[in-house]
Amino acid sequence: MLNRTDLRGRVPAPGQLRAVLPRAEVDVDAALHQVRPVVEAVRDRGAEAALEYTERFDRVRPSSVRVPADELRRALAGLDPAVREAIEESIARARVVHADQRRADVTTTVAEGGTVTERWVPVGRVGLYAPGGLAVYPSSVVMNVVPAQAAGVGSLVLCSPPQADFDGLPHPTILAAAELLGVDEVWAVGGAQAVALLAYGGTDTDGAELEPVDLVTGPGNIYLTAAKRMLRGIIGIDSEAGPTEIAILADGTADPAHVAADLVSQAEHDTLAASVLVTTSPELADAVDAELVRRVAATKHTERVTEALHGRQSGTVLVSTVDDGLAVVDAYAAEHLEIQTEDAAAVAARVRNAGAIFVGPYAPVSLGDYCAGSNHVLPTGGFARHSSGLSVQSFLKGIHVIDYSAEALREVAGKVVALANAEDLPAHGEAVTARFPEGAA
Ligand code: HSO
Ligand code: ZN
Repeated sequence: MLNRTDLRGRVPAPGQLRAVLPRAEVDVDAALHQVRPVVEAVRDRGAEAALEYTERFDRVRPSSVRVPADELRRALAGLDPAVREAIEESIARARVVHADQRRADVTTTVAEGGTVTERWVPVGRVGLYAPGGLAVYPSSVVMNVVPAQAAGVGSLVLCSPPQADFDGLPHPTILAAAELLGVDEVWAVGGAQAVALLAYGGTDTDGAELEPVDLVTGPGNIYLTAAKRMLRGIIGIDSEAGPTEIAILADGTADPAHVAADLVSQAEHDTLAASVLVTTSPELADAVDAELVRRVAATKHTERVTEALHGRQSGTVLVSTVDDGLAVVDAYAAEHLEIQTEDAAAVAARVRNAGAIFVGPYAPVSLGDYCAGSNHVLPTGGFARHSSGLSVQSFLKGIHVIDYSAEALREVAGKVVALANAEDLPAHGEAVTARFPEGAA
């Protein structure tokens, strides 16, 4: 059922492996020209322009961009108690993990009287985006808000598109999640106009000021991503989220029912989602195919899952050894990588490239999506070769603080002057010697 590639006995070099395991194509640049007029209108005319585009794209006009506080409380009161408990558990687990990620400031004494400190300071104001439509994910609100709060970000605003079905408010589960997380500033605006409003700020229809933010994080569709790409520089952005991916490295000890269930779970997100099985066992590959037939027919989103599993981005790769399998998954650099082999922890420890690694038979990706405590905003599209998922670190800036005494500067003055002269920048050296008119040496 899955496309099959046989690499037994010959594993190509990493660069060639990327062609064997292609990614779905998403052309963000093509959306840029559609997004540009929206961004420019919001830059020039603020919230009023954002509301006009909201009416056009979301077919609803909220009475104000800022969602009133009592609507957040009302949404939480209306939330199914079982869902409330689940979100609370998700928040609690994410909070303990992210609290441990906080970094201490480090001071290094470079010479007597000369220190460099790296001081970690939270970003001042952050905008978090939560999509509407097909992808109403309160879990993503948790995954963006928790690390920002753990980093000590003082000012947080959540944006989510207004929904015609909910009186022009963002989806009630999103509002309830915001209330549970203690985010009280929520704006009913989505898409490119939301990113532009976050970047430039504006005045709401009732005269309230919407303060611009320093950093925008959170997933969205191609227009949102294009707007983030366009406004990067004016604001910081998280790394671009492409279609979700699961890769599973498995040997003959893996349970084909678990493997198939996990491949289907991420294929459920998107027709462009990638589900990749890398295995040393042709018998497992056959058994997984058989399981998939049954599961795909029985699951709720059969069509979407079928398209994702049959896309060029999904498939099975046969390898001779677990070592070869490791070479394949490292070249692929999956957003989510499951290790379902003998000695799974030892195999996992050898992986170099993955957004997150799920070890052994009882760590499915969906655990990480909701309740493991880890973050589910992870690098896609092979970005795991050079980037990390969202964490407390994403919301901190390291400031170098340089503190030298006269003696410590005097001691190194000659070296600064020599380097400055070598670069034909003598005024750099003079800035040091000016402090020692009697001579530095
Ligand atoms: N697997 C998605 C996150 C998600 N799953 C949200 C369910 N809800 C990308 O990591
Ligand atoms: Zn998921």
